[in-house]
Amino acid sequence: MHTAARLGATAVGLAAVLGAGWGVGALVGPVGAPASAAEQHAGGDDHTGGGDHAAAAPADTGLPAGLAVSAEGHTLDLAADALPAGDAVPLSFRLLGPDGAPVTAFETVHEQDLHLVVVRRDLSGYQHLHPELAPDGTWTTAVALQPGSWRVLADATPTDLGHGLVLGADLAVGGTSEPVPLPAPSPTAVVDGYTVTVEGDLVAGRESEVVVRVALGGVPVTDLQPYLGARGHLVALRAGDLGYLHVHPTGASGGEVRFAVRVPAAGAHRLFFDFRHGDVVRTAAVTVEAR
Ligand SMILES: [Cu+2]
Repeated sequence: MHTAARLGATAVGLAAVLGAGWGVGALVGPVGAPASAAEQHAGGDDHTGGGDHAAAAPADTGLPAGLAVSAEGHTLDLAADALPAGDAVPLSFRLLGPDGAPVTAFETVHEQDLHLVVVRRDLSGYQHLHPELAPDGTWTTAVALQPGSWRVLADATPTDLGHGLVLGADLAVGGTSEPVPLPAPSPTAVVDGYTVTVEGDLVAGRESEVVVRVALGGVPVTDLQPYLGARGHLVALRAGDLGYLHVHPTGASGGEVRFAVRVPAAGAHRLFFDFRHGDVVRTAAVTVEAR
């Protein structure tokens, strides 16, 4: 976003996307993290972190987080705003501080200094990743993206800011793509043989409880492994603008994991639940209609 070369690359990438149009083409893969991401996640072994996830957008706006590329003096600066499709494409970015320099000091939240969500605009693709920070302030990770229009959401607490911030930037992925309709509301998703039930009565304007249950072969799974400081991690995105809702775990017992979600307004939301079992992190997604 800050060099002529980059603008050139962007134009080529966008041309590829636009030229391909929304015609027939590649199927979008199922929701879920790529194997490399699962390995990254499974490698985590420190469960002493935790604390609240990044703060929601300021309460007075009534808006979810992640709608802006720049807020509170900080800017999400993608190294490239167009990338090729592929299974392991490097994605790099920086968080710039009020002085324009990359931020290099972050507070650990949910065991990580930065949580990256990469989601296709139609909510048909999703990855939750933990990039590596280089000393110069550049974050890098590998992403697996299908062609289409994507949103990159960085959730972090810069030490100089002192509270959580979620910034979002658009990312074009060249190639032929086709829009995927949002699945109808349903509490159940199946991933790798696991049946995940995500039940929540989302009510606009208040914190709503979401209860998640996981079963394998019809038997409730009661030994979910710790992941990011809890028995699973939930991300809630609003359909239509990919607003990033504030979610925090409120407890787990037996085969149940509970979260509180703050929903600013009625409408469809996509809930992504990451859970770890058998040392593998999987993601289940359901659509929930807030009232
Ligand atoms: Cu994360």
